[in-house]
Amino acid sequence: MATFEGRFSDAAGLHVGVVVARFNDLVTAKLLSGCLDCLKRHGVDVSETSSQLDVAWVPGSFELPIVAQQMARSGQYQVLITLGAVIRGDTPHFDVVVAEASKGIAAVARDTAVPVIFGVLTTDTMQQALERAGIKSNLGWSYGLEALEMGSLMKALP
Ligand code: INI
Repeated sequence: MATFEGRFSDAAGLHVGVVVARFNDLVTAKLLSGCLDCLKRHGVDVSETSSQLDVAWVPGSFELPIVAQQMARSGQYQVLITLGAVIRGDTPHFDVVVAEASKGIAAVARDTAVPVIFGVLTTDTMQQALERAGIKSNLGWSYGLEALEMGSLMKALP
């Protein structure tokens, strides 16, 4: 029997792509900074000149899948992270944006075998989103950890 597990100390050689939505960037910029802080503290070079990290900005969460797809298909990234914030109070088409983002992101991972971390907050209010993006805790940090784990696990698998 083999047991496979991702490690958090396996950052060497990892190339991470992050796709971030500008919509609600008060929230998404905080998610990004939490995520980069986590990657940095686990050994990923997140400097401006880094060859281990690329960040792409899209207008909103609806656009996350298409850009994640292009990055995944490039073959240059071992793991991708998508960051967005969809807030119910802001839009009657909350359900549409969330459904398309989640289904699209899942499809990219399945179709390309590049793990794509789903870092899209879905909340009723801006207050709830901010609480998850730094006021109480920063889920961006968790998304960074999950990316490290999945990048390492995919490398370990036969
Ligand atoms: N995009 C978000 O990421 N969050 C939202 O809360 C949101 N709202 O409220 O509408 C949102 N809409 C924009 C959407 O993602 C697309 O960018 C837009 O429809 C253009 O395709």
